[in-house]
Amino acid sequence: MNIFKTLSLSTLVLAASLSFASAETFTKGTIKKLDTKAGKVTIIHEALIDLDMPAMTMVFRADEEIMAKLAEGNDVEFLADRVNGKLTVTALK
Ligand SMILES: [Cu+2]
Repeated sequence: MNIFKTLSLSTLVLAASLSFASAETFTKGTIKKLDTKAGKVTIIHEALIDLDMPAMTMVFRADEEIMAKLAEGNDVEFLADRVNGKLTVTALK
């Protein structure tokens, strides 16, 4: 009996945390370097909640439309996701 109660409770908790994880959380960052030709942008970013990644400086992919809105030294708020296995800036606030 208790096992079933515990199981259903943990299922609820799991479902709640999964739906939280799928929410889109914008992350603050500063553009360190733009490589428009290569479609790469280096961002000094705060923790990426959705990707469970701590704050760091790293390279993201970005398409031309997003690249056009970025400039070195700018502070941004962005969404990132894995696209074909590569971390990509998918949206800007
Ligand atoms: Cu990172």
